[in-house]
Amino acid sequence: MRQRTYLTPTLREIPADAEIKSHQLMLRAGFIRQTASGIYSYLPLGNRVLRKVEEIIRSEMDLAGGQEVLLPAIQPAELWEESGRLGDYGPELMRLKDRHGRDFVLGATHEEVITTLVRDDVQTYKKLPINLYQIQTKYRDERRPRFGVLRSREFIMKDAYSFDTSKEGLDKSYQAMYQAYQNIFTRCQLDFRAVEADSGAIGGTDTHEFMVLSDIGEDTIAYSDSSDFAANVEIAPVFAKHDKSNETPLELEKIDTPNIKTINELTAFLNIKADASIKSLLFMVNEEPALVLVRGDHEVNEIKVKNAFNKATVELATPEQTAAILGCETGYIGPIGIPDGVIVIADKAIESLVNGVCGANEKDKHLKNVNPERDLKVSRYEDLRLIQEGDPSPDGKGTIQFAMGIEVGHVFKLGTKYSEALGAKYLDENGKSQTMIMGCYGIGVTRTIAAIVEQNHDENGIVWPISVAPFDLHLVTINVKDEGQKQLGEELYQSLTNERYDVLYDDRPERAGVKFKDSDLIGLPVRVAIGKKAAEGIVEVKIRKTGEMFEVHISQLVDKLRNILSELN
Ligand code: 9G3
Repeated sequence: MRQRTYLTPTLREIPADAEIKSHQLMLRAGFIRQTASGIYSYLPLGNRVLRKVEEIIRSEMDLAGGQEVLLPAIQPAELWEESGRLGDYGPELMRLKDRHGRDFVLGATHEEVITTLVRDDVQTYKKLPINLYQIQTKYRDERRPRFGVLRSREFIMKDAYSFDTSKEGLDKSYQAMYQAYQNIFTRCQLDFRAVEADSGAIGGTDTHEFMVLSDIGEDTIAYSDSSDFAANVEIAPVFAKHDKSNETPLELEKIDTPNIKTINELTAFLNIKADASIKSLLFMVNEEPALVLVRGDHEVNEIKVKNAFNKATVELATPEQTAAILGCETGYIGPIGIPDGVIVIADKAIESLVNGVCGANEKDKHLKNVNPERDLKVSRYEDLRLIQEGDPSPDGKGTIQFAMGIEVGHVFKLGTKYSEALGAKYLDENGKSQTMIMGCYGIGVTRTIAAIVEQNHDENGIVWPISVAPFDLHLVTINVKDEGQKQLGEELYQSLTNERYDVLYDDRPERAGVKFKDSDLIGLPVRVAIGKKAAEGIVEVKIRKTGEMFEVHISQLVDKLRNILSELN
């Protein structure tokens, strides 16, 4: 492609509202432009990367037995009424009416569409299992779109849906997708981890998120420093052991703690360690009060609390509810002397506490020498806390570290949640009607591109991995007014294109400095510069990733490029 006519509008300045590197660089290098908040146009360079990533995804999905379809972005609202989800999503689900006033939604995801399609066209076990996927635009009206295409309101997703006749079948489909995702993100040359995750609202059991390690990631990953254990911190199980201290249990005693409300104030005031205190949080579980206890040096994990009450509606009590039920403000609540209707569940670490401190359910008062066995009515001890750095890894190997991650993929075992609701059934070998068992599998395609840039850039611009680069080579004629250079440039453009390289040819009448800055910004893997030594048939080859430069005679150029590019793969 000749840059003289190619739309590659690079920017010198960093756009003001672009906070992260990938957003800044994709704008400055002319890959995207914002059309509206959270809505982007992909310019030719950005579009070529998009196509390359999609090609990697498509090839792995096809290898894994996926059948590519294309589903409508505009979906009849009735489908979401039938699945019972229309009410689950507020303004994030974009809605519209057609000319007849009928209600539609813009596709945020496609469980309803694909399940009704399979329901109507697959009725026998002979056609199962089946895995259907699409690569398509999704719409989610994020309240705060940010970070460019990392969190946009319109984005491209690969979403796949598997339909099986048994749980074992689903496990196989899930494993095939899990492996395909490993291949896809490896081929995108990303540093990623597959982490155990929480299935959230859409239900189902097993689920994994594919996280690209990055400090600007919004998710925290808990991983072991000496095994491949990794989990979203939201659900990471805690297996820390707490042996009981051999202190003598003392008599319970109420103490004055004027205006002492937080754990930090309490530990400073009483000169005790946080692990000797009890943090009490009042939750409303289906409107019933439940007091949750964790040790003062731990944080309650609300997802685990929800799971402890098998996903009932669990909300932290308001200050008003707390005052009404426990008779004081949150800073002084505790598990002793509470109304019978309030059940108490505690994190496992509480069980081995000796002579602890907790709120006295009275303003400016706490209780000390609390010994759970003697003084508390804990209905069950559960794993209720957030895992922390330094905790032992749940698999018993090594210690937990934290890292931030960008979620680029998410795979779910859905079970019959949608096939039940929408009646996707099949006749089994005995002619008996059975409900299909589903899995669903998503990749954020446009988000993956931003994640690749986050992991592949330097102070001069993007450094594209060869597998997803918009072009293989950047051919730059430094002075197009010099006949010799111009001539050699044309020749090399032809010969390298004939060698089946994708070549971006900078034939613009710009100064050398501008050309080199743009070339580093756009970040193609290899640059071939034609300059003063053109007359001797010598060109300068530069590897973008390492900065290495070589002077090469054009007779050696193709061989040199071949082994450089094979090195970069
Ligand atoms: C909505 C809106 C936002 C949503 C959803 C629905 C997330 C929604 C979960 C999924 C699950 C899987 C298939 C591909 C992989 C992910 N945000 N989810 O269902 F209406 Cl506005 O999308 N779907």
